[in-house]
Amino acid sequence: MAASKEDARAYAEHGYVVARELFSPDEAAAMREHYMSLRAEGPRPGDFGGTADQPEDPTHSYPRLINMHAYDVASKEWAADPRILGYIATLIDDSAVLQQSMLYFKPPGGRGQGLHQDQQYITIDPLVGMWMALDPSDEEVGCMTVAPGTHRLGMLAVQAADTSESFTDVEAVMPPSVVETPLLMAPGDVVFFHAKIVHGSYANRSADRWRRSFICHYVGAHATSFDADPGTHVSHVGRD
Ligand SMILES: O=C(O)CCC(=O)C(=O)O
Repeated sequence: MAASKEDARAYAEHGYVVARELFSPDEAAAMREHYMSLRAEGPRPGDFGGTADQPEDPTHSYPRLINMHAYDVASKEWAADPRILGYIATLIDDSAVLQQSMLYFKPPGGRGQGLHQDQQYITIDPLVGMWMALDPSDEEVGCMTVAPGTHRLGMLAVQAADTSESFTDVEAVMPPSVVETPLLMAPGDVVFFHAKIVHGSYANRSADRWRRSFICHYVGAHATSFDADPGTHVSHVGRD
């Protein structure tokens, strides 16, 4: 399924677009199984289970994987899937080049991620996020949440996040009028999102439901790096 002109228009206006069933439920199930096995094999480079100040967070036992495409053939193929690359090419009118891959496990009770802009982490433009639900994803499990239109606000300031809620320690300073939209997604649904849209998630408050997601970031083939303005990059927040 390729992106339509209407998808590209929605992406430009709202900062995100959801592609329902871009992957099939069976493919999502295979990915769940694959990544649970991969995680069970042991530590991987770049594992991150969240800030250490909340030792009871089960994310410490299921740390986020990063850049699996560098050592895992299946991840490399999924990240390079033509359905994903084709969709992004239409959205940004350029070829999509993989920047990073990640797998969030978000087990029951796991913390969310403070609302942020991806360019507060990765200073390349254009940059597009691809977030694929591997489990049913709703508010109870801490689904992906976006603030539509915020990609038009430019780079926002960063501040320390509340790490009792967020497994990362930095978040965007939210303008007062911002409205958050939880994205209810089924396994295989994908949201493509602009690098300046404010987004993140809340904790998984369910007793027994996981919220696994395959997440990749892509840059345009003609993308360029930029210097973050003071106070707008995650590295600009002082840490004790
Ligand atoms: O999955 C989440 O909880 C948030 C993901 C996110 O913020 C990102 O991929 O940039």
